[in-house]
Amino acid sequence: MKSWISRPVPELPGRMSAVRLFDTARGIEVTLPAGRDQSMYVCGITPYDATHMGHAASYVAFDLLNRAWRDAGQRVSYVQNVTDVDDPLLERATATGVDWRDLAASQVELFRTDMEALNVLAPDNYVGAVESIPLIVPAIEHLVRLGLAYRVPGSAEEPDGDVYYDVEAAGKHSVPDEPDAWTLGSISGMAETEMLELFAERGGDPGRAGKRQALDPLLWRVARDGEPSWPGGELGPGRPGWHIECTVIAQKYLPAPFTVQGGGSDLIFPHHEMGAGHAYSLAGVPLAQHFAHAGMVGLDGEKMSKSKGNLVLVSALRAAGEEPAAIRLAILAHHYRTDWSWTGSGFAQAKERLESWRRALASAPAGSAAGLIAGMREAMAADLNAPGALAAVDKWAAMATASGTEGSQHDQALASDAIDALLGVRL
Ligand code: 5CA
Ligand code: ZN
Repeated sequence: MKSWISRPVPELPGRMSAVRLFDTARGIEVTLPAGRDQSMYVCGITPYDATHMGHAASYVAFDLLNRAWRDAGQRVSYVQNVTDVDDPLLERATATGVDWRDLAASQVELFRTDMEALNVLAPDNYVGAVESIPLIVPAIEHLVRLGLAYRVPGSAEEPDGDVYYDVEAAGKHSVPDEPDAWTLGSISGMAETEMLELFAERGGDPGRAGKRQALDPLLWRVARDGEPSWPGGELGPGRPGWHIECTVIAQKYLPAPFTVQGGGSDLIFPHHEMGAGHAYSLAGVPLAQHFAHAGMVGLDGEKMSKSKGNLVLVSALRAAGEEPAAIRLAILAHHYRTDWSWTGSGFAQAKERLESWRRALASAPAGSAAGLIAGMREAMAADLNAPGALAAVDKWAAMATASGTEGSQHDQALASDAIDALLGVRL
């Protein structure tokens, strides 16, 4: 699938030290490996209500990691998917009388333009679920052959043959005493009661008759009337479940294990838990070394959701003439791991901040940029502490403005490059 165009990232003198990142699976901050090559998979959109501020914040969060790695002298392979066939997309298409393919295509296009506007670096591989079906089918067939997936018999409501992942068998299939082996809970660390609650909320079907375990997730949904389907080899025509999509795409385009899998915190369970299970069952090695999650964004204190009609869309703000750099700065005022709310006053502060930085640039004192860069790097290397980096720029800007001097062109250029390279904000 076509990706979008990244703006060039300015090179800064010197380097960021090793990046530390909070790993959800381990529950601690880890120092990421110092090797030259890093790899990242960030879960992409299901294209039906893009790009709301929650989406935008999650991609900006992992864009900061991408930029930190680059600044540390590392090369980054970045993959993102598009869930371009799944229940919520099909339901929205039916409800609005739009062909699901047209809905997905238009939302992906909108997402691309929003990402470009927000200066989010593009993935090297931007991959749709539909185009990946020829790879997904053999992976599911393999899981069936391993005895880790099974077909569920039909009933009055459901046809015969939907394929589910056997979480219990998969956990037992893991190599004993292998510290990286996957068992249910390896990624989320959640208790079963919490898993059951979230599973039902987030696309799972704990009550489906004929499953071996309530938490077994769908791998392959056989064809139904009125639903799109594709050839499924031994599985019969149908379409893939959600988690296996990301597993197979990541395994195809990235090393095993790759460095970081990212997404919003609503993906910890079941999506990243099950995806990690599928990967371990298929490859015998973990999917990723680390799992990182961004907080949830609400609106004025409420969870942002289409059903509540309280989505703040990046495209709507842009259409109203708002500057994307200000939107990005409003996002960056919150640490990526915290849950926060989009507010009019937060956005107003971001616009003021942007203006104050622009004014300060004109009087950047000679020799002041090196300290600014060091302060920003220190903050970003510490679990991508963007609010800390913003504070460093604020302090520098206040000092520059107060100096009242004619700025040094050299420091002006360096400061503006650093704000662009590390924070993705163009002044
Ligand atoms: N296609 C799947 C991932 S494979 C999906 O979750 N799509 S999505 O469109 O629902 O979300 C895309 C990304 O935005 C995910 O990482 C999700 O965790 C994140 N996200 C969705 N809503 C919010 C929100 N309110 N706040 C923060 N992040 C959110
Ligand atoms: Zn995903």
